[in-house]
Amino acid sequence: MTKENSRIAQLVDGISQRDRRSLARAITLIESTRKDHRANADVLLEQILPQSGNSLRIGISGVPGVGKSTFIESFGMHLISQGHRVAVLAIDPSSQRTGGSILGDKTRMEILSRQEAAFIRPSPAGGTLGGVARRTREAMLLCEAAGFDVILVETVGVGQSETAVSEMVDMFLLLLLPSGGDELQGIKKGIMELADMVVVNKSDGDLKPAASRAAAEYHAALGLMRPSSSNWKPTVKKCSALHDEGIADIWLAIEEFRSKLWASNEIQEKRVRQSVAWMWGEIKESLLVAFCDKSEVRSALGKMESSVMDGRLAPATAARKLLELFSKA
Ligand SMILES: Nc1nc2c(ncn2[C@@H]2O[C@H](COP(=O)(O)OP(=O)(O)OP(=O)(O)O)[C@@H](O)[C@H]2O)c(=O)[nH]1
Ligand SMILES: [Mg+2]
Repeated sequence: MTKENSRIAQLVDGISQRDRRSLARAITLIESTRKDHRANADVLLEQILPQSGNSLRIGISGVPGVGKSTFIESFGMHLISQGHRVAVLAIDPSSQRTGGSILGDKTRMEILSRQEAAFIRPSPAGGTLGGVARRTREAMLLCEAAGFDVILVETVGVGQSETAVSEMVDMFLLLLLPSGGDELQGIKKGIMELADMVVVNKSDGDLKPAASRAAAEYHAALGLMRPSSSNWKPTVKKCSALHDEGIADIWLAIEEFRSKLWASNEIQEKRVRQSVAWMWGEIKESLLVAFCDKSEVRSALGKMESSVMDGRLAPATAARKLLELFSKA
């Protein structure tokens, strides 16, 4: 056995024994962009794959300030009290800008992060949404192999990352603020459509009546949409993450979702579709990298692009010429 192989075997062993340090090191390995690391990461993933999949994967999204971190802390603690082991991952392609990440503010999940049954990992820094999503997906598999049976994938609800998250989870949960009307218009319709459950947070104190109104509005809005599942109608819940109210009820509803969709084979089928889509995503991304890496393509790219800009060359012709250069041996 080579040194590399025995190091991978050690990581696999550690993960099977639920050793957090092995898990953290394995995630660091899959996050690396070095070619040799990538090869090792592929070997590692192949070995842990049979141990993965035994979790409920939940995506959690919402605008900045809606209370995602507070919710995850409170929800995560509830899950742990029910005997679950919870891993929290994040997709945040903006983290390259800030240098931090949405899970960087660990202070807000201080209690959860101290639990033996919880594992919190910030978003990998840098890269495209596709790159960050790939690494988060792989981290999810590693967490499952390490015995975490609920995986929470957090993302800030400002753009495309919700779609990326919904493509890797079993259930998508959208946190909303207790204000209807204009707010409702502000939420992109496409994102509401991704939600299996809408949660109006901050339903406490003075905000309680507004939260109830908002919940009714969202309920009506969801009623107008065609449900994506024949076994589940998206529901609206209210909670106060800050005061730990409504959290247990949300978990009960999620368990109902799981048992219904599991019994009807829907989650299993969804995962199969997601895996195949993931494979094609990888192919596209890798092809593009290889394309841009090829020296013949690189040297012609600038000229072709300016010819297209000047209108001297049809875009399709430029693309075909470049692809010819790419496929030349
Ligand atoms: N009243 C009330 N305030 C809350 C509740 N949940 C969160 N907050 C407050 O709302 C603010 C934002 O909460 P966070 O949990 O940091 O929100 P977030 O969605 O993680 O925000 P970003 O990380 O910036 O995207 C904090 O001041 C929280 O204390 C709640 O249930 N009720
Ligand atoms: Mg946060």
